[in-house]
Amino acid sequence: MREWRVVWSRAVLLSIMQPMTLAELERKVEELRAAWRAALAEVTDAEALEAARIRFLGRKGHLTRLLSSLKEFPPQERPHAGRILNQLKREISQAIEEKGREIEQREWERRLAAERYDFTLPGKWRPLGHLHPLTQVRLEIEDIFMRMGFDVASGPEVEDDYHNFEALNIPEDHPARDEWDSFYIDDTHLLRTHTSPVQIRVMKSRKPPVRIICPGRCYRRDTPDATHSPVFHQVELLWVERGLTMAHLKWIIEEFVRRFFGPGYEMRFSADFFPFTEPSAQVHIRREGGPWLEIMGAGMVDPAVLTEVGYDPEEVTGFAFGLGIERMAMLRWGIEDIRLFYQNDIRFLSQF
Ligand code: FA5
Repeated sequence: MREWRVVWSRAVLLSIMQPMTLAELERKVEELRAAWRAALAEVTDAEALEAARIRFLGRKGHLTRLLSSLKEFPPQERPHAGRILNQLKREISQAIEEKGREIEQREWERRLAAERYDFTLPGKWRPLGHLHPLTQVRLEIEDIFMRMGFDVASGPEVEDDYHNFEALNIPEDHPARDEWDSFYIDDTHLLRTHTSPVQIRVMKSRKPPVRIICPGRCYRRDTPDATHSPVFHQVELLWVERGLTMAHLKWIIEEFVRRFFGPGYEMRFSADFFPFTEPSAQVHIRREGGPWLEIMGAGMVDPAVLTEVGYDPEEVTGFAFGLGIERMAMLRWGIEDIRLFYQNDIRFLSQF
């Protein structure tokens, strides 16, 4: 026993001290190749593959150690030694890459099979937002008039005195100015009190025939109550062409109300006064049995306004109205207080 140990350790010592021959290297490379193949055959996952890589190619790996023995070979043997070592290194690296891809593919297939969707399961409910009721009503009004051939126009919310009042036949000291109690920005600019100034802007920039609607925000120093808000929305309508009469205006309004509300509503025309229309009217609507609510002011465009914008009142006539969007929404859904539209109470808004 003792003898054997002495012999064995001598052999080891010798092998350490003596430089390796090429034949020995070739044998070791073959052994290593066999060991690598056996190790690779056992690998089934990415972790084991990485462990094998470290064992063979890592800093202290089998092949790395063999590679470091290259310098012990005499220069004329080194190219051959290098070639067989590098050949093995390439083989191992390539095998690692291929195995890696194989493992990834298998993992992917396993996940695809495991995570199959069951389309028969009930879906998850997610709360969805929707358009504000006033926006819904505005879009619907626009849609009805666009189908009738009207364009949608717009104008500034900060208006000047001229467009908001003067050009609409309301001179500075006219008592009608008090009806539209205004928010002034400076001496000559204010937040528009109605959408009628857009009539002026459109007529000044186009020749007749003109057929537009203009939805927009308006501002008045009105005390808030169930049917009034200091900020509210109107839709202006203007049609100027040869031969238009009050009968056409009445037909348009009736047709619009019929399309918007459908059955179950009543409409009432009555005389009114606006400096920019003559004659003028107001329109009330009610749900069957409910209270009347004023929805708009309307009338035939005053000849003075047509002249102001450069149209010839002998040639063309026109009509216009200003409709309250909030009031339309209130009538449609039976809402009794206009202020509900601006409070952003989700319990209210989620009903539309
Ligand atoms: C006007 O504003 C005129 N420019 C309408 C007009 C246009 C007449 C074209 C002739 C030709 P009035 O002030 O009546 O008119 O307002 C029209 C509509 O706007 C009202 O019927 C109402 O529906 C709505 N409205 C007016 N003031 C408020 C307010 N403070 N809050 C909510 N809606 C309002």
